[in-house]
Amino acid sequence: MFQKILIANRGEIALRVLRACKELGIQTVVVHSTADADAMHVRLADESVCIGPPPSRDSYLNIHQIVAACEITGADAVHPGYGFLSENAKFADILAAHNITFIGPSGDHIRIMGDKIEAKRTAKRLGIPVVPGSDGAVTDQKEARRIAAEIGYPVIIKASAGGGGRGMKVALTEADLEVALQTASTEAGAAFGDDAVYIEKYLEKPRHIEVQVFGDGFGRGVHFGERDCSLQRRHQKVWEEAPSPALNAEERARIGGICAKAIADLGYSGAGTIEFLYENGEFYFIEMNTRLQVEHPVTEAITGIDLVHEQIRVASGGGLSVKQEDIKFNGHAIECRINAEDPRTFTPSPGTITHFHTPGGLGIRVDSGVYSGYKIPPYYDSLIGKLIVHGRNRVECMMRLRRALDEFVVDGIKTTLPLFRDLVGNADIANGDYDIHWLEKSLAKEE
Ligand code: MV4
Repeated sequence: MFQKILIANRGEIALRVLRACKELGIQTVVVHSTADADAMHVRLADESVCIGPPPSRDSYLNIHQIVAACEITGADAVHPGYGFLSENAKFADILAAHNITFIGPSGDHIRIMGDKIEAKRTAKRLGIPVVPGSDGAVTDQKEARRIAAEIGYPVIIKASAGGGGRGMKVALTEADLEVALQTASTEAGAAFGDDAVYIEKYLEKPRHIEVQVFGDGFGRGVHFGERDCSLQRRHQKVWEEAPSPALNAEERARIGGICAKAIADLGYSGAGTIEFLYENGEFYFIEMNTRLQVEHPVTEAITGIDLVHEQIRVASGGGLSVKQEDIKFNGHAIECRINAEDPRTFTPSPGTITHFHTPGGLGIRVDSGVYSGYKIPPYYDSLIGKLIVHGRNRVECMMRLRRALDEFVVDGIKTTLPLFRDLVGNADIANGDYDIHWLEKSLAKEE
């Protein structure tokens, strides 16, 4: 097992990882920018190293500074959290070259999944159902027209170096195709330095359902069920739940089994998320994330398994603590992302939190790095905390969530809490009747 883990992140996830390390008796080092000197994770860690000025590129993304911090403190592993360097293959490779364990998959697995064309080709080869479309990159208009005619309109053009909604163009008919292909490719070249694009059938009203997987580092794979993350705004998840209100136990076991086997065959190590669009009872792979995700607590709530413990165990060569048959699903969990943002316009609202009171009681978890008197710096993302509620079933979970939202107080800044108070009173949400466009449509209606 590791002696000392360096946490290369900030905010609630740094605290989340720190807690897991403490439970496992592992010493902790955090790195931080000058803007985060007063952050909770810095106060709670055994050691801290200031690695640079506020901009991420000079601190949380500065690989050399982080490697230096490992060497100075004698850390034997790095947990990257999510965002920042968590899906940076070069970072994983550099750590390996310094004999420091990256708590995550190999640089090669990160690289494969970071290239969306390569990821899709790999998924298909491993038996994962994918969205119908081009076999690889499409460059030529004639070929694009042939593929689009074959799969049928509407189609979507995606950048291979994109992902998470960046660099996509929809063509409703053949008349839109030439411009869509041209602009998608030009924009991808400018944004990512890679102009490769591919074509897929455009699914009009899907849900976003993702499967939590783990590879144990010894060629075995397991799944921890799915999360429904359809409630999003501009590709930012707002509300995530597990299990998906749209799936039954057979569908869960089927897609979970396919994903677990794929992870085993890939020889993948650590946590991963296989993302699907789900429409008319069918799953279509879109991307794979090779990190721990923001919404992992809903999976922890329904399985009772600490996924960060599992990441650390696997990375240290100790394998998973569970086999597939030990993973049981219990009840329902919902996560609300509390952002320091205006709940209508979603413009960031940094500043000082004058009062912070979190709800409690059975089935309530709050993961947050803020406190009363904390000043939110303007340099980073606006997530200040997550409210995760568990119940024996979705109805109980929703009742408990409504009560927890009533208790939650964040004064001094604007937050997305009022949005959630609206959502828990909405009939479509109560019925689980929503797709990836529901939230944006609902917000547009209020204007
Ligand atoms: C799609 C799609 C419809 N059809 N692909 C957006 C994020 C990126 N991960 C993939 N995305 C989409 N891919 C096909 N073939 C619609 C989206 C999409 C979306 C997906 C998940 C959650 C929210 C979304 C919002 C708009 C578009």
